[in-house]
Amino acid sequence: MSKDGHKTYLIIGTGRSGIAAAKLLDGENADILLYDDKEDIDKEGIAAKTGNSDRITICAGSIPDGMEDKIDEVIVSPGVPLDSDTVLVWKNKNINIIGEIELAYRYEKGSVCAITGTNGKTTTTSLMGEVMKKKYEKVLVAGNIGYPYTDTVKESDDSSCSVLEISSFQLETIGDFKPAVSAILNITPDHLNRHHTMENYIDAKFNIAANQTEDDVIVLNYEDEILRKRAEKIKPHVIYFSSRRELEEGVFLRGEKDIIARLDGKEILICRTDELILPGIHNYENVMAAVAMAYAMGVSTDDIHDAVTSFKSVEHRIEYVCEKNDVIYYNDSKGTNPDAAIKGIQAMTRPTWLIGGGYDKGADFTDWVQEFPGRVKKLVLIGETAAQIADTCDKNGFHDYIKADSFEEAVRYCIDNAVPGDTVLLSPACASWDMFKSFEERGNIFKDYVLGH
Ligand code: UMA
Repeated sequence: MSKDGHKTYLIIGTGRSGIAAAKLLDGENADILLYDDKEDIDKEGIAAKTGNSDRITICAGSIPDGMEDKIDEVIVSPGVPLDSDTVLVWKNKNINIIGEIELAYRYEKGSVCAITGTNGKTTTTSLMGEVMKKKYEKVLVAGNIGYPYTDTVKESDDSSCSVLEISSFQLETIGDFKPAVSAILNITPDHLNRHHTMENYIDAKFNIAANQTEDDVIVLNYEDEILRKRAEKIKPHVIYFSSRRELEEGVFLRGEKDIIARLDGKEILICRTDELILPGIHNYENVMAAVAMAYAMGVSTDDIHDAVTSFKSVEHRIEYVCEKNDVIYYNDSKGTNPDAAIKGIQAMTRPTWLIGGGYDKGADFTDWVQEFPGRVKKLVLIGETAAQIADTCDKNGFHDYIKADSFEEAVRYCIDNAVPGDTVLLSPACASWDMFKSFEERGNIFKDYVLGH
């Protein structure tokens, strides 16, 4: 840093995080190098997105001569591994390295809630955003959910609340980041190519609590043994939630029917599960996590009830579309791999007409197909993988499937044959690119057909 406080920042990654970080720093007394390992990035497009500022230099593959010794701090995008040569070179020079979340946090003026976990982060973050709107006029939902925190933090003020979805990648590079209330929903093996060991992955997740004190709160899933074990070693006050037992203190599911908060010596029925639009036990867990967090943030239980019972899920994720003639339609176009689609099936409580199949990513469909008996009334197959999925069905003794020639034909078949009490679910277990531009387009077309019939 020069005497007048002028700093030179190197931002690694020219994706959403890098561009937003550069824009945030552009107002400072600083020079910004916005760097990407890829040599063929669209420099003009990136410059336009950063407002064509002359303080931002976009560099691909290398940084300009003479700049190397001027760099004061490095800001890493979440997708850049910390053990890559691109990062190590700065670490070896003892240059401070932070992530985009930490950078944003330096500008935070309001309250912060942060959510991590292997599954359910996006739904819980969106839901939590809705719940917090009951108390805060300005709620800024950001992070891994798709809107960089560095973009939204500029709007924070002393009466705003940032509700953040934070991935393990992002948690690796925090420094002072300190949410008032945090949550870890669950931990199962994921991203091990990046973190190398499960222990590293767990460490990264628990970084969410690294700066929290006894005055802060962390919400944890009681049924996750990894979380329970680690809870003994952390500072913040723990509120547990459980879908399997009644807790002495915490938020829990009673008989799969009622969501109860037993906190501060009181027992309160927050809502019945049949009041929720979100289906499935995994969603009840997401709701319970949000209930516990919102309670800790001082939202009234009546307001929590109203927000969770009117929440309609994230678009394209087991999204409730409508009910017609006592047939319920769900759009789970985001079910683009067998694991995600298994969650879709497990969430159904009625006989289900399932539309599956699509672009071939070389996935194995066995686990998905094994969920069908007793749940799927008919599987309607589409796309490149139709024959492979049919073959997997045959091998697993499931024969209630047909193949459709087009997406429209598949949806029409379900609409025409479903009877009152059934569900129709689009949850393809495949990407969409053989027939559509994106899973969003596939989901929107499904909703158009269903709502238009
Ligand atoms: N790059 C390098 N060197 C590398 C790796 C990447 O230069 O070694 C460059 C790429 O060439 C590219 C840029 O970095 O130009 C991409 O950066 P990025 O991968 O961090 O992507 P962003 O666009 O900044 O998006 C990131 C998150 N991406 C990842 O964590 C991989 C987004 O989460 C997040 O929504 C966004 O920031 C805003 O906060 C996506 C994701 O897949 C949805 N997350 C994972 C998940 O949910 O499982 C963790």
